[in-house]
Amino acid sequence: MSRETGNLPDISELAFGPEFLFGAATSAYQIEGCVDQSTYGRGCSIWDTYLKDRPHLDSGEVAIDHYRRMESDVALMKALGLQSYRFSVAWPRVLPKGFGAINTKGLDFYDRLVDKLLENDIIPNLTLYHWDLPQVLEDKGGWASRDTAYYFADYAAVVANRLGDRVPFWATLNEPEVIVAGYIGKSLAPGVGDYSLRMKVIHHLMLAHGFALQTLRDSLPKDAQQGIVANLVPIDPLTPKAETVAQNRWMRDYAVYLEAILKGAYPEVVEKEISKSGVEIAPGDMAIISGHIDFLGVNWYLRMVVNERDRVVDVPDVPRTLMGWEIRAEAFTRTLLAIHEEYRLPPVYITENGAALQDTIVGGEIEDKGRRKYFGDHLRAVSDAVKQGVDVRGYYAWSLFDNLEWSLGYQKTFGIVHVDRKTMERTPKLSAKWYASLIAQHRERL
Ligand code: IFM
Repeated sequence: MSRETGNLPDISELAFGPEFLFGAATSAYQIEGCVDQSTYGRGCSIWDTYLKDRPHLDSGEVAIDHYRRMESDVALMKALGLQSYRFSVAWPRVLPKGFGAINTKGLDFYDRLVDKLLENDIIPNLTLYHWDLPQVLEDKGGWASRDTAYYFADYAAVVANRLGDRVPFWATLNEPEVIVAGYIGKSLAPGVGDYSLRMKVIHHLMLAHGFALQTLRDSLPKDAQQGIVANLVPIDPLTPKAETVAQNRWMRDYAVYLEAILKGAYPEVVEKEISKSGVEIAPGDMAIISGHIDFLGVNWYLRMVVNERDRVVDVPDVPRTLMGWEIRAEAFTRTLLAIHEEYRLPPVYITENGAALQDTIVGGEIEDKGRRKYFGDHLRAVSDAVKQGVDVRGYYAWSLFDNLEWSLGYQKTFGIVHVDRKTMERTPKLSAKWYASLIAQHRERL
């Protein structure tokens, strides 16, 4: 059981070996800006459309202007001592229509980013898809269409051919569950709001992952590591009577991806839904989907509680983030242990973990003591899982910068580095300074 304490852990308390990587993560749409096609050659993504259609929401047009500030941003990573940086490539920046003609400027940008990282001894960890589907592909059916999976594999080949010689970590998709949410709900792009599309979208995402694994395997050097990033939200029952409901919900919404990828089959709980959905599961699909992965990326934020009627219940009097998410580090340890036992996991990287919290500025310092404590408690939780046998090899703080929290805009600040919205000035918060000192201790032991 992990303890939630006021004390910050020392590196000697954490069960991480010398090879363990400490990093921070971002995603393209949340930070890059520079979306304009005539200047940057980038095509329109579903997030450009979604936010343009809803002018009351914050826009991603500028984001935190990382596209133009990349070099100084990498210098900041270096100053913090990050060992690795997880970023995503924007599909419409590389292939404005999603297929066909390459935008050389876009591919050059990621090429320069990778070179800059390596020059600064920062290991690049690349995600191919963090939600920014080219709009042209959405217009052809998006993830509800099987063709998108084939287009994705072609896109993976383009990126791998250019960056494959220098990037050791490749993830196909970030958080398939949230991509699905954009089709069944309306609060994320493309905002379709049709629950009956769920299994189609899931299957096409899983296929896209599987096809891309094959493409990457052919294009990348033998020692490149390939995987996928899943967000895991354990579902606890409010009462013993809600146990089956909670288990089914976990299986249906979160474990469904692990079952497909690591066991090669969809779970029983979605069988009826599959037959009603009209999705085509062709012979051989499940073998493609369950192709070997070298790592599983786990994004961790919260647990949920449900009642017997499968309604999410807010447990009172517990600490929560600005997202309303419960802070509960012990659930992180037990989730890692549970999936380790169930799925005989490949090596795990914690590819995102962090908290949106209100920051206080005291004498020019951004005193995010709450976030610092959050990281301390969650690193202990990961360490507890490692002590009990889970092979966790790295941890990425979400996020390196305050950035665009999708439809919730710039107010939900997750960054360890504050970004002034007017001047775009970057200021490391207390949590960043603490994280930097932890990494420095870790490096001293190398
Ligand atoms: O900001 C997101 C990120 O894009 C994906 N994982 C969860 C984060 C916080 O909501």
